[in-house]
Amino acid sequence: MSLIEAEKKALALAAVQKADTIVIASHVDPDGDTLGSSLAWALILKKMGKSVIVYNQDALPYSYEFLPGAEFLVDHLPQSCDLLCLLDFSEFERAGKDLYEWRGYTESLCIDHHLTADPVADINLIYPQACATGELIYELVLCLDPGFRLDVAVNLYTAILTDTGSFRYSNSTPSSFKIAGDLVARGVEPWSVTQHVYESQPIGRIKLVGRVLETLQISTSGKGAAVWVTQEMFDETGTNSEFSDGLVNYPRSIAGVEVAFTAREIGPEEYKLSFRSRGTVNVAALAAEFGGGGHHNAAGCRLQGPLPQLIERVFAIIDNSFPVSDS
Ligand SMILES: [Mn+2]
Repeated sequence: MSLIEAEKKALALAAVQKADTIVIASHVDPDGDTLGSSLAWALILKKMGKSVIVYNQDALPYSYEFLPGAEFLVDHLPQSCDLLCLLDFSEFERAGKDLYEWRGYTESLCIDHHLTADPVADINLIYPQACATGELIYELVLCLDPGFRLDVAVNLYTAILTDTGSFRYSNSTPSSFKIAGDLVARGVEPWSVTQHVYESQPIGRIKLVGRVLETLQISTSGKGAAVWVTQEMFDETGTNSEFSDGLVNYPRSIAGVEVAFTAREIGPEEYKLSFRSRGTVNVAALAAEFGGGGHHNAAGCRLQGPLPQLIERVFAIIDNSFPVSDS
């Protein structure tokens, strides 16, 4: 059950073998996949004697502080490196301005499962069929260190667990379960990971959920639902944007709703929208109408303007794809 073609795998492994210094970059607003993949990859490369820097421009979310190797994360880039690895994103701007402008690497390797029209790295291992970037890292790790240890396994399990929505989403494939099974056999304790990722919420998060749910709006057709979160809500609950992860799943869980989104205030009349679909609607296309992108069931964009109008604009598009019947 291998996704990566043999020639590509050989190219990637050769690039790793010949590099002495390696930078591993993960995307902004880091999730369990970009972090778990990066740390698993870092642990393997360090074991091979490489000098490794794990870069993310943002702070580590509290739910991922437990990941083995989390202490390697830094928010600044070095002068130079032999190999730059982009994990779980394939456009440089997804890792922030500093990485986008950085030219300190000799060769680049992208490992990702997001649909990309135009791969930018020297070597691109991009497989949208993979449930998570962690699945691709697992394949590579098996070549480099078949007997890999629990520290690597916990990271890969977290990557796959989070990107499949705890094995609930449609990207949960036989290989997601097979890999997870192997990782559990190597000592990963599912309940322990679950508690760290999903059941270690600060009280402020629950208070924030309460505030956000009060904002619920349903579109005319009943197929669209939205909630929003403002800086004021973060301030009042002692939280910040990293606590807004997953809020969109609440409106999507409403019976009849096909597309849900959250609008998070990021500046004066400026919002980051996160879309989630039940599957019928391709929200990557919806986000693209506003200059964003993503997957079929999860996508995002940024929009400017007064919030009520923004919500109306998006609801109009959703309702147009589900015309309300006259009968
Ligand atoms: Mn991912």
